[in-house]
Amino acid sequence: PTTLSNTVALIGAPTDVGAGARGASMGPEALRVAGLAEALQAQGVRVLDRGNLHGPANPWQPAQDGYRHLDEVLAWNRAVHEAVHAELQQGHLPVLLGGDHCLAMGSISAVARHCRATGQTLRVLWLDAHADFNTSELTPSGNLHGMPVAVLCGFGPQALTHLGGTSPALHPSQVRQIGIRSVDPGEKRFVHAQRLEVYDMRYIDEMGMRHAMEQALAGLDANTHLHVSFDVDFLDPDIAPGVGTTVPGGPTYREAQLCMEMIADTGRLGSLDIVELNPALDERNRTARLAVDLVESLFGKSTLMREHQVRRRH
Ligand code: HAR
Ligand code: MN
Ligand code: MN
Ligand code: MN
Repeated sequence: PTTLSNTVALIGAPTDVGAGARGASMGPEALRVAGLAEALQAQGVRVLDRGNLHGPANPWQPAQDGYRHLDEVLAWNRAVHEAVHAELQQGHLPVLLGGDHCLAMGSISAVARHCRATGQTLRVLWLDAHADFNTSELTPSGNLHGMPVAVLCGFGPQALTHLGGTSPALHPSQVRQIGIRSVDPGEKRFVHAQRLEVYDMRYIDEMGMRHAMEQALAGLDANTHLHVSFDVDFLDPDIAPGVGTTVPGGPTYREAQLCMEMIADTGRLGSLDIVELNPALDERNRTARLAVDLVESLFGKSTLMREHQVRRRH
């Protein structure tokens, strides 16, 4: 099997409370319009669309004590946490449709709680242009979508770090970051201090996506739950303009496909976030359609059937 469960639950979280630009709140509907459910069904997956969660409006206020919209981010993430955890308990594979990337605090804390209870080992693949490892002291913006990895590792306000009951949800050694090319100065020092395993664009340029993914996926076994947190700004803006924070020099279409295909080949995918898609900045929904195309590969779509593929990996 390609994934841990053959039943996917789509959970929409239409908010941009953690972002620095408005519009990611329209992401869930854009992904549905682009045919996400149909694409998954074509891969043989049963799809349950749970509709959208509800939460507070975006008050669009300046930062207070280093955070913008902390109460609203907390409310949305509590809803996401409960929804994702409920699907995991039913044996389903939750797919969070963001929304901005602050929502990964709720989804991944739920996955971590589920893995603690079941004795599975959690590995998180963070596909992003950004490290999202800021704290209130380090952030240049106060935007909480720049902080979820730090919060999940126990660095942040108590209410957010304890979403799943115990903190930290993750140890930095459980995280692999791919595609990184924009890290703030203080954030960079903190990434080093916490020894995050980062396959940045320099690494991918020099070693290739194949080698980067081999390293990032090393050590998975039959007890591993793999969570993929797919920030759409991971992709090069030439192919994916519909995001709030474009950074030039990201993975090409082929590199992104290979990344997804190599994850599918592990057979360990157990949960997924698709975040930061911003339809207000897109061109006729092309970025949403690209995200759906890549998610098909993540769920096992390949050009040829496996038995007809040349064995390339050894
Ligand atoms: N590092 C910047 C900040 O913290 C920008 C973060 C942007 N984050 C996302 N998600 N778009 O990765 O403000
Ligand atoms: Mn992100
Ligand atoms: Mn990003
Ligand atoms: Mn493919």
